[in-house]
Amino acid sequence: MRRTAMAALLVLATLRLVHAAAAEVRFYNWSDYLPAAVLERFTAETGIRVRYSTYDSNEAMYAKLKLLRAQGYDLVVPSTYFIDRMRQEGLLRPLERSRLPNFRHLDPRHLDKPFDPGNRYSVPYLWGTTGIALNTARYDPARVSGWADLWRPEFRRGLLLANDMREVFQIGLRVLGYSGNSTNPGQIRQAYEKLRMLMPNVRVFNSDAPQVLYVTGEIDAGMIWNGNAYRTQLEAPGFVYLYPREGCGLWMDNLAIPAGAGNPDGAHRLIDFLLRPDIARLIAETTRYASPNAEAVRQLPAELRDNPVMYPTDEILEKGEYTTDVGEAVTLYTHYWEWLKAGE
Ligand code: SPD
Repeated sequence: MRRTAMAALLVLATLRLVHAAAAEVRFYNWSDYLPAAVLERFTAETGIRVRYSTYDSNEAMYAKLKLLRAQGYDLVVPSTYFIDRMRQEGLLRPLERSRLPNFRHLDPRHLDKPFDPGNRYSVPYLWGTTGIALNTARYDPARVSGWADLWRPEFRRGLLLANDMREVFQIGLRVLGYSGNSTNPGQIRQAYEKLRMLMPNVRVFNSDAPQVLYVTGEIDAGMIWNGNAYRTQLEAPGFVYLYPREGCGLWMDNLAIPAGAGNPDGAHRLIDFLLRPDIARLIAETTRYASPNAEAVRQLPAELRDNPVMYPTDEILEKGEYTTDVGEAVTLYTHYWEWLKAGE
């Protein structure tokens, strides 16, 4: 009798645990990339809690997922080139499109790309550019038109670079006239040598909240993602965002479900919620990054939609280059990146 009661209690406790897990989505996103109000609304509307944590680079997110064998999180936001790599390595779970009715709001121009044909594994979240931030109170913008200018002596110990291996190497490669996605060992080596010469001008690597350093006046020039640039300008109007003459970096970050996610149902519900035009609009308005959601863009105030920092012109886009997966060459990049950051 006592044994039966114990067994019943155990079953009850297990059911409670299963229920609690199903009522929670573990969302691992880039830092400073989602207003808290969005998750509060999601929980209020669905009863599903969100355990939210953040990362500052694709590499950090990828390393953690590898370590956890694609478990531990229900939703992640890799950039294009990491979606490609992660889906090929079996780290992502195919999406169930029938559970994403709001997918229809996405602009077809951002869909069905080579990194994920047919969007089987990913849904675009936000996209943007990487350019140069410059405090015009300190530097003359007429003298800075490209990445190559960052090597000049007046920037000594003054620059901020993103803590982003591929983006930093893209600068070195583009300045040398190569593709930012080179897989040629000689070119990658030359980019490393070139970047070594830039290091005396670099004060800090930061991808978490670079605008804080710009706004507080600690940093007057450097690399920046356009949403951060826009928000810097709101608080420090002396800053300009420049599209380098060599071409800016282009990127897109995408919602995806890890292969070992414990709550794929909750993850699908959260993805669909984030695709709702009013929510996608709120995200774009707060982060000042471009939304791939056509309906949300239609709803944006013209002041944002027509702002070239947030939505670059076609000419800028044509000169820019999206980061793509470089396959095995990533080992070489990683090797030189470690040397660079160690000052070797
Ligand atoms: N604050 C998060 C901004 C994310 C920008 N996209 C990342 C691109 C990585 N190359």
